[in-house]
Amino acid sequence: MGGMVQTGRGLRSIARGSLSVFAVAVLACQGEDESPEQAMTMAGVRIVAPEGATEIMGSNVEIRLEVDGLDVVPAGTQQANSGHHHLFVDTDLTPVGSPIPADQPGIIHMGDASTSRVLENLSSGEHRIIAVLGDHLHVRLPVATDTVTIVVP
Ligand SMILES: [Cu+2]
Repeated sequence: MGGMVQTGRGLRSIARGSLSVFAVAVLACQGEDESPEQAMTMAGVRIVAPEGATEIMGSNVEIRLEVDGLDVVPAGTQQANSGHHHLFVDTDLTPVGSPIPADQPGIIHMGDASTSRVLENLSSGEHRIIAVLGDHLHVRLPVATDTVTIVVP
């Protein structure tokens, strides 16, 4: 049964990913003199697991992330169109262009360029997780974020 659920999720994730790539391709074809800045705003992060608004098993959950239009590199690596992941757990977003706080509870820097993270010992109830990309200096990038709400039993 667990295998069935995994397969279903995988297929849905692939479908979502294909749709996003298609949407980006369509948008990219609309303007021939599109600036790099505009292209940059279509890039961003997607939470591919877990599915939103569903009750998870237990108090731990693995958040899996994918990006469009950027490379995921370790913090401190200065490279065009790149950044690293951050997770905001029940915490409001840092504005675009501002440094993402380093030692605030509820903000996780994934400075090792990882693309998944297990959140442990979540309290019972609803939790909002926002995925956010930051640059080599942990400044929030002007790209799409993604939010998922999970329910811990
Ligand atoms: Cu960071």
